[in-house]
Amino acid sequence: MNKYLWLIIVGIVIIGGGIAYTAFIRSEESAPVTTGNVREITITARKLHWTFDPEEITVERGDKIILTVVNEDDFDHGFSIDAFGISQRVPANQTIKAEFVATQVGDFPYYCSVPCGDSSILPGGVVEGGAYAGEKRGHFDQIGKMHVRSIISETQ
Ligand SMILES: [Cu+2]
Repeated sequence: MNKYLWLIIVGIVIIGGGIAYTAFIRSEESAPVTTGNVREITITARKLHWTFDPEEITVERGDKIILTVVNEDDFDHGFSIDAFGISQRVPANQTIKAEFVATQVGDFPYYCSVPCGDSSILPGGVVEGGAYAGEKRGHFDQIGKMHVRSIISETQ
């Protein structure tokens, strides 16, 4: 048989399989979604607070997230959200950007991924000012949570 005819048949099988998978097999939850919304969010590592501000963010599944992470400290931090493959160093007194689509529903932690010490370097050993004034804080306290909600499940 003509080899071009074979190529056409193989092509039809591959494309047809993709269409059939999309139409009949793929679950709603795994379908790529986009709300068309872009959320620009700034998260700041507050100077000598070992805190990401804000510590909680809520977005919709399918939102495109453009994150700006500001490091006010004179030493490096990191910013990671495992679920969306984000892991970046945030150098001292610098700002980084990260972009992703919030494809999964759930609560996903974000955290500092670079050992950055703790408040024992401060006079008194505790954080001054802010929400955690007077508390001992450090690298492992520098965490937050991203809530990704599903529009679909909430309207049911
Ligand atoms: Cu850290």
